[in-house]
Amino acid sequence: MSFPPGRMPRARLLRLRAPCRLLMLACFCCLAGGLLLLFLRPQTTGHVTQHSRDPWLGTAVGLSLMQTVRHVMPRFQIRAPHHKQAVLAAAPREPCEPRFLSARELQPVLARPRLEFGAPGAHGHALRLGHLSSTEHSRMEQEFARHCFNAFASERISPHRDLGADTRPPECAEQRFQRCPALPSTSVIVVFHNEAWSTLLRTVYSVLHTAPALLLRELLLVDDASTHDELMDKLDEHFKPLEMVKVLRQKERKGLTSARLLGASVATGEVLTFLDAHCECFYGWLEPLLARIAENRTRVVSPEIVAIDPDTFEFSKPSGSAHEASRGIFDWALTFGWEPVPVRLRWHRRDQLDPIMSPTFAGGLFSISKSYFEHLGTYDEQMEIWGGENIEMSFRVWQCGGRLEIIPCSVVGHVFRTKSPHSFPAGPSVITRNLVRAAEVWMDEYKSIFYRRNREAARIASQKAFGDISERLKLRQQLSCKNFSWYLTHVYPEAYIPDLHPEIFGAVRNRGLDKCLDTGGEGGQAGKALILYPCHGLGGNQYFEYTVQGDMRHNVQWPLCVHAMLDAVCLEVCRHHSAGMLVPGEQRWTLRKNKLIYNPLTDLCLTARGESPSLVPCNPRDKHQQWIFA
Ligand SMILES: [Mn+2]
Repeated sequence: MSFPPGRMPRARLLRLRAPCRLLMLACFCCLAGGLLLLFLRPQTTGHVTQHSRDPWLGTAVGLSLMQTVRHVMPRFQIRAPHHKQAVLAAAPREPCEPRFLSARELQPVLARPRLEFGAPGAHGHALRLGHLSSTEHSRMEQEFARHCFNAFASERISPHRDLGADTRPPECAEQRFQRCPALPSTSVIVVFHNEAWSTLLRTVYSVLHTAPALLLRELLLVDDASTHDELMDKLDEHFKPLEMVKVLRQKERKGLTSARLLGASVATGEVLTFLDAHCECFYGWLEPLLARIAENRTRVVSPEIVAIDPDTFEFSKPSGSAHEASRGIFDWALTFGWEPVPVRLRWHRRDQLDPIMSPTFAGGLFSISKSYFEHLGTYDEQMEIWGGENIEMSFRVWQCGGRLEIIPCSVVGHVFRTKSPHSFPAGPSVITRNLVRAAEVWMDEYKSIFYRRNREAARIASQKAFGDISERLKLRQQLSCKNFSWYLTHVYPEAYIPDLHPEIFGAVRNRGLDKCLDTGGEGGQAGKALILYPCHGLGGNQYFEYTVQGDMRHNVQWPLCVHAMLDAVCLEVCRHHSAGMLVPGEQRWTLRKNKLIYNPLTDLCLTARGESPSLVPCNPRDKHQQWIFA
């Protein structure tokens, strides 16, 4: 029975009164007793395992009181709700044993064979090639050109090499994992396309030498239509004796996502773990990933990725001490990037066991519950080859109720190359098309910020050349996903958000020289002088925005402003960042009707005469002082 507010019959009100008083008394007693207990409770600092703390509990906006209090007061008042968690999360079929998995139970699939002392690259050390004959030298260069890393050096390192001592912080090495609820099993999926034999093998063996047999169901190698001979029968033969390793072939080159989906379709593990084909796994990398998913299957977790040197194959081991962790972000060209974890989140992290919330992920190395992967719509199958799928999945995971986390105790090495050795069958605009699909589905009105900075993307969008996205839009609706504005506010509040509707923007073309203002480098750097460069009409380095407050911004990653100097014009961090603030004279510009760009502080105008843009006394008849925003 329900009554509209304020309309409860009087008789019923009266009947409630006596029990109400009793109830209130009881509540008061409970509260007082509870508080007393909390204060009297002894402080235990025993080892905590399997954390279920969410370091960003009160995300973004609500960082206020509760968290301030939490950091000022000693930690006795709020503890991880272990008991409650066990009841909520477990719901076990069998009674749970309150014990931890022993080291013996977590034995890897394959024991690592002992290498002779001082073997090349042993303990993860760098391999120094001594003197090379001229034939060796030219082979090395050939291999480098083919793989964009020193495959010649890699061949000399055992596929079973060890990585020396476990140098993770002690709390990682000591972390234990509950027997119940059980850690989920996983299938490791490694996609490759013309990978070097040595790095592919080392990836596989490093998994088999580190992943507990109890947890690893299988390792699936998915070939995305390689053409190198040694990756054909020789590879099949090599892994035939190892039942756990299966090689799947995608006959036609369809790209990373469809190869991963092929792997996922035959995977039998509860969790899918994706790795690149040039990785090496560090001690205990798998268990913390699976433990996090065991607690909550909506967590999509990545290891901390460390570098394997592309020239010497030195493995950058974790340092052991607390270090500045990184998280994944993006800029308005929709390029993925790393940045140090902001202070706001660092405050919440008590130790290395705490996961790091990440607005985006690199997307190469991660674990996800198989059922959750399917629930979330796997990948956008109409994305081609490679690129942009990680940005799409990042937005999707967060907006549709999941979380992207980096688990610092899980460390995996990856060979970072400076460029890709692979061709793009349909040209590089494939990546742009993929990004447009992501923007169209997930970014709402914010997609225009991307399009203004990437004219190729704008063209694809306006010509509707990005294919059919109706299925993805339906998915967004079915999963009741939040909008992009929510994502920016709650997941990435540090993001710099440029003006949604700038009045004047584009390339700044000089009439006398027919060249454009250009940042002269990727993304632009503070303190760097601007240059003049032939106009390419693509946006990027030649994108500028004239704002209502009168500064001129290149703002793909962060706000950089055109800044007047004595002898040059350079980019500096914009000094104006909130309404009511004054723009300093060096960054103030007036766009005059006669096409001059005038700086009131110096009483000078921008000119393209000379090596690079500079300031001179204004002369409206000089075409080199006339600029057009286009
Ligand atoms: Mn890679």
